[in-house]
Amino acid sequence: MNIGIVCYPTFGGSGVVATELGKALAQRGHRVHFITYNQPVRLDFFNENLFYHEVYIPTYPLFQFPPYESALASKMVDIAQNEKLDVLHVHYAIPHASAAFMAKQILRARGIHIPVVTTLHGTDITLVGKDASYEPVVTFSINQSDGVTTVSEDLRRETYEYFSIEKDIEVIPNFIDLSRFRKQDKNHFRAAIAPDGEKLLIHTSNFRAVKRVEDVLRIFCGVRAVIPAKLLLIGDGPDRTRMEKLARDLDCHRDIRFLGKLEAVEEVLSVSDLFLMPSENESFGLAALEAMACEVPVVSTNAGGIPELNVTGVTGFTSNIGDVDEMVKNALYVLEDENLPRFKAAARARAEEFAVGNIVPLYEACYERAVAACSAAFQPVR
Ligand code: GMT
Repeated sequence: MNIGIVCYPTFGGSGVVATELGKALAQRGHRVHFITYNQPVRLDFFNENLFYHEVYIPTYPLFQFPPYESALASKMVDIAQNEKLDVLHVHYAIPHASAAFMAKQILRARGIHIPVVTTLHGTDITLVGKDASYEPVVTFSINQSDGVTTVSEDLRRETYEYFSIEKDIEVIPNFIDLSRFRKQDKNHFRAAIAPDGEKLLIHTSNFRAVKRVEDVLRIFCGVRAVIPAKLLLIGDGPDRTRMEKLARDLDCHRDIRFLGKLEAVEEVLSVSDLFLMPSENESFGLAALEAMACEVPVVSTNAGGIPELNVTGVTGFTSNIGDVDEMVKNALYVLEDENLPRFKAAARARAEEFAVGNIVPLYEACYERAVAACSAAFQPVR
């Protein structure tokens, strides 16, 4: 198939999933065209089946806000027509689903019928999409999509709850490349960071309010009050400076390393004992899946779709949002030497269920259904 993928090209979860999906589809023989305003971060190599088309947004003094959506829709029309796309797959509803609707209408006027598949990732529904400023456009463009997927049952439920959706929504969870995300021998790194056998806790995120990084620090301080431990923080974002100050105020800053944005996150996960995800909301929790694939159990909240991944008592534990005391207790339990190997093995086994080879065929089937429905709808009348 010839597949167009539209996504945010940044480090965000939806962009990572879209890019990894495109790479996996290319390996399975499809031709994949990325249509984004920058080269996606994980797409920095040559592959004969992968193409990148940059959306250029001309500006003009009149534009306080450059019309990205118009430039994107125009690019989708250009690529769909000239590369003969079979399907357009847009990741994150705002503004990709409405831009795709616009492109579809323009193509239709030119006698070209191409189905649009929209994947909802999380905050496009739970946070931003619900806002009255966007809701009518989000509802309309989801209903106009030929296929709609969410990354968890919980996100599907929320989409039906908050929007008037007339479409069937299919759940296709996040997936993981197990050959990249696996425990690697990085013991020299561990010896440098935790020379006295301290337990290593880890958190990766974009340091936004929804991630509750403050709870990460408080859970860590609770653990460190009982056993020797260190905390590694990967990522960056608006809350980072405040968190650095909080670490000093809590007097645990000497045992915390802020590593910033790091591409080879699997190397740090390989030496970690426990992943913390105390998020306020998380439609799936891709960062937790990456940790589990590297044999790192997870102490998290039970928000959103997290319990569909992190099985409490098996791969770690889930608690109510903000229940730091319980998360400290759970972390200490998982980290006990007689418990840790069992949790590590279970985390990896659970991650294996989300292997790329298990999930990508679900997207292929979704595309095939959308293409079949579109061509049935536009059969010439005899
Ligand atoms: O807010 C983020 O974490 C980024 C966001 C995105 O769309 O880029 O991530 C969401 O999509 C990921 C991939 O499907 C999910 O694994 C994350 O759970 C989800 N984040 C939230 O729901 C907060």
